[in-house]
Amino acid sequence: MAGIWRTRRGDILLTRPLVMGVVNTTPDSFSDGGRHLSAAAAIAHGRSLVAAGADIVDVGGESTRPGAEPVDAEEELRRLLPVVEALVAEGVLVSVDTMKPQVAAAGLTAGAAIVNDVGGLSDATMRRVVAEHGAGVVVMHMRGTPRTMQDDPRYDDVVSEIADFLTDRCEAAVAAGVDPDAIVVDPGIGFGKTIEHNLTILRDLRRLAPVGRPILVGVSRKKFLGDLTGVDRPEDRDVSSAVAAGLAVAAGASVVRVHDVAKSLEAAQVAWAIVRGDAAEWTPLALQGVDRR
Ligand code: HH2
Repeated sequence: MAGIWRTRRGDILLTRPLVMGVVNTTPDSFSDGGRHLSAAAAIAHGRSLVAAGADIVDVGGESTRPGAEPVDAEEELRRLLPVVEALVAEGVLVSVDTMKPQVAAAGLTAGAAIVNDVGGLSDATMRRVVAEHGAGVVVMHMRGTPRTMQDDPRYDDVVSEIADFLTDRCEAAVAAGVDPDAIVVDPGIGFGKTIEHNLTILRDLRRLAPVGRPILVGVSRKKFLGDLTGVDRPEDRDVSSAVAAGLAVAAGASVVRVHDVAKSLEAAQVAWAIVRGDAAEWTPLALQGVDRR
């Protein structure tokens, strides 16, 4: 692993994998919906993720689970902005999980470093917002929309189709003025994919290397893990989530997005030590360069 991730708050040196912890301020997220509805509860949860070792806290105000109803930008902002502001004020590196340019812009103005766009920068205004703010960005692959994505998804070669999609979206982003080093790509586990697609992507993650950007993987608590293990409740899937996160790291992921930071961090540390072939210490997150706030 090498390289950097250029964000609005400085360059992250990718000398080891990063752990991104999830805070959903939604009533309907699939694993933690309704748990952190008040800003105070969400902020406290964000703090606990940082205490557990999260490098980045990803704050979301709209569920993207299959079949989820969209919410408008005002409601999304009402949910997430106070949480972003409070965590930023405590020095936390924050990403905003949104598909809406208005929400991304407000989150960045409030001090967020990164936009996590499960819409894959399909929106030209979103590309411009990311470029203008000098934000880091996660460009994720999704087939359709959350409402439709699990309606019989089909691919001839799922990994190469995702690689082509991500390459196109990176080119569009750079054409809009986004710094190539600001981009991290994500195959979008569970977003318009069957269980076999998800397993193939995770097994063949290295085939995304030609896209030329670091890879983020989000497997945490997802349905395919429950399908494999018979564990019904998403919040009971943290062991399988940690195993899958560790394997993603071993397969080349630079960032893992997780709900239970402590378990997945341990898995990532062990996987990373095995892959590297040494037991060097897990270095603290290193930020370099200009703060673009
Ligand atoms: N998965 C979810 C949400 N955002 N972002 C990226 N980049 N990659 C992912 O795999 C990803 C994501 C779904 O998880 P969660 O946020 O827990 O659920 P919900 O969308 O229901 O809020």
